[in-house]
Amino acid sequence: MRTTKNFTFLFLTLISVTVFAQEQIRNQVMIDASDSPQEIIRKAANVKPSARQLRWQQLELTAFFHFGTNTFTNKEWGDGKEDPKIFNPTKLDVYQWVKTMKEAGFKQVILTAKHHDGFCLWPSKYTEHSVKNSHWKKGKGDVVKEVAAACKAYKMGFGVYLSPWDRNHKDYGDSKIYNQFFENQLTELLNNYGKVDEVWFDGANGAGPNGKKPVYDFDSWYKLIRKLQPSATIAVMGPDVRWVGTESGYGRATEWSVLPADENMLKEIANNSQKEVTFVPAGDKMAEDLGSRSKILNAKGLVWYPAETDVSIREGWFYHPEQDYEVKTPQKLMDIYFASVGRNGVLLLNVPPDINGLINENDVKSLKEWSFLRNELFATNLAKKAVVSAGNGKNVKAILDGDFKTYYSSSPTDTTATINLSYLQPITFNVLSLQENIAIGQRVEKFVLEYKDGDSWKTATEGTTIGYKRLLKFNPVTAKQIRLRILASRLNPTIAEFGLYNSVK
Ligand code: FUL
Repeated sequence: MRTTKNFTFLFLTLISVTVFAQEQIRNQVMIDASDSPQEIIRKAANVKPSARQLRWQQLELTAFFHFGTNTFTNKEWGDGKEDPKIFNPTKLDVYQWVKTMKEAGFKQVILTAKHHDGFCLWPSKYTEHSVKNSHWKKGKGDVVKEVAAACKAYKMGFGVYLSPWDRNHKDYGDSKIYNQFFENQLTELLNNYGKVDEVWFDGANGAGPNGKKPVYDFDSWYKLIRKLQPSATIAVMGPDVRWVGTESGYGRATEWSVLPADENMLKEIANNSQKEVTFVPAGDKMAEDLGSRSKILNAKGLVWYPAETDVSIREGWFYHPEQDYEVKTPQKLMDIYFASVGRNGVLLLNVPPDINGLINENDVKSLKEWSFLRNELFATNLAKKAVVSAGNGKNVKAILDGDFKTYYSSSPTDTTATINLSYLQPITFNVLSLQENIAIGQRVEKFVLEYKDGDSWKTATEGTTIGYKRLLKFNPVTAKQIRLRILASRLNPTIAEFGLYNSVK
């Protein structure tokens, strides 16, 4: 009996070690020189997000708060020479910031704890350029602490932006000194403010007083984050989340989350084999095509590296009073939503607080109306009224159950699928929402939504990738017979959720 128990224990331990190892390495894969094109495509379809990447993708809406001395100098980039005393947001109310975003449907916020000017919104021990030398709260305040507390109160994710470029630090050009200083500051942020859900490293940089650019020790920074805040995603100069390549709010119509890995990363994968990878794939993040078949067939390794689409609600990242009447309209925000969240990305929308320390009423109004429009548009999923069937595969009813974890999949050997919807009375719709179950990978390459007009099938809309979410708006269609055809997929396609909506505005 005892032996059996011990054996069972050993067996279960072995299984969990194996599963854990797989869990650790599943967001990347090596391509062998001998792999056939089919094998490479199969491997690509099996690369999956890590747990932290999956959590992050499901947030859909995250917010940026750009706030600091630039708010008071009316600049976009400070030079680090500003007097810390100018920072004095006398009516600062971070609960108003977080509440505004929460009510607009956002799930996480990221605060510019330090921008390129080096001014810290927390009283860092390692610099004098911070809130501790400001007039605000007689130098006793800590904006990072306040925002972290507000996020906790509103059950919102909390992230920090820490600019590697520091125009205030006298040794910025000296890699050794600066890297240590940066690590010290990062440690303060990761240790002193509770749970941190995202760490955002910016790519912008310049030379230091000695005329040199430091070589950032990203590797040590990533290791530190993994150690102190293991569930935090590292963006966008980081391994978990990729910059979409624009600051306009518009992602790619074809957006793959599985991309070729670079040489550094491959070495790391090989060295660590059973461990998680913490390298950023190199390459042009602004290119139109990052992950199509032609790209991945030439790759030596593949990695899950999803897109974050950042944009400001105003022209600038920081608050400028002259932009008070140029706040993006609810309709524009809706368009951005379709082109970011609706194109397999996460939207990172910047809403900059003003010199009083409040979000301006014009921004609040626009966010409220946009969220009202979204709620109204997505309130009634017309697909739920249909009788649904599928040409092959299993579990087609799952596409309407509102649960992302349950999903339809076509039969294992079929890379196409047809899902039929039929109604007794015609419905009118002009928005399609599709979701793949990305927890098991991204597969769909091409789809078309059709409706029956008399005896013939006509196209309502069509697209390429779906990924976590694809939203498409098109001319209104009225029909009783509707079908989604998946025309190409890297593996048998899955659909987790399917929605048809009628937007009247
Ligand atoms: C850029 C920065 O230079 C901008 O000031 C802003 O912070 C934006 C999000 O990233 O690289």
